[in-house]
Amino acid sequence: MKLRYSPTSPFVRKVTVLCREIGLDSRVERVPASPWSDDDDLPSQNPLGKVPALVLDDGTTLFESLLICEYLDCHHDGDKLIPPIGDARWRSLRQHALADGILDSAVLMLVEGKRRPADKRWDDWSERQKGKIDRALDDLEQDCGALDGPFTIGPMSVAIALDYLDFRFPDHGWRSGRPGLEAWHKAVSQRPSLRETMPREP
Ligand SMILES: N[C@@H](CCC(=O)N[C@@H](CS)C(=O)NCC(=O)O)C(=O)O
Repeated sequence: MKLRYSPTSPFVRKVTVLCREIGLDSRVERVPASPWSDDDDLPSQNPLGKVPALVLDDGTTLFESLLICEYLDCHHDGDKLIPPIGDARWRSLRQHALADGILDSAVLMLVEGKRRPADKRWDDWSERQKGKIDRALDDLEQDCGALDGPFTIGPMSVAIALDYLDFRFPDHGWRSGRPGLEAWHKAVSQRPSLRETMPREP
C-alpha cells in the first residue's frame, strides 16, 4: 500500500497516527504529493486532488481520511480504533466529526489568510469559520470527560485538531476558558504516536 501524503496535513496525520497505533506503519509506503501543485499526478489517483490518498496493491485508491482509517482498522487483529456498532461508536464518531469540522474550518481560514491575494480576502468568511471552531471547542469542553478512556478515532482526531490549531493559529487561544480540554490535551500528548508525529514546517 502507498500513502500519498503531504508533511503538514492534519488529515494525513490522522492516518499516520492510526497506523502507528495499530502497528501497520511498516506496511504503508509513504509517497510525497503536492496537492496544490498543477504538476503533481495526485489527481490521476484521487480525482479530488487531495491528500491523504491510499493506493492499494490492486491499484484502487481510497481517499477521505476516515475511509482510509476504516480500511486500515479492518486489517489488524488488535483493539479497533473505530468501535463496532453501539454507543461507543457513535460517541467516537461524533467526536471525530467535531474534530474534522475544526480542521475543515481551520484549513479554510489558512487558505483565506495565506493563499488568497490580500485584496481578495473576505474577513467575514474567516470570522464565520472561527465561530464554528469555537463552538466545536466549547462542545468538546462541556463533555471532555468523554475523551478519557480508550484512544479511539474520536479522541485521536480531537488531539490532532488541537495540535493543528497550535501549529497554524498559535494566537487562537483555544485553551482559554477550557480547562478540561487543556488538561486532557496535555495528558494525551504524551502518547508516542502523537508526540513523534507533531506537525512542523518541513
Ligand atoms: N475531508 C478530507 C480532507 C482532505 C484535505 O482537505 N486535504 C488537504 C490537505 S490538508 C488537501 O489535499 N487540499 C488540496 C485541495 O483542496 O486542493 C479528508 O478527510 O481526507
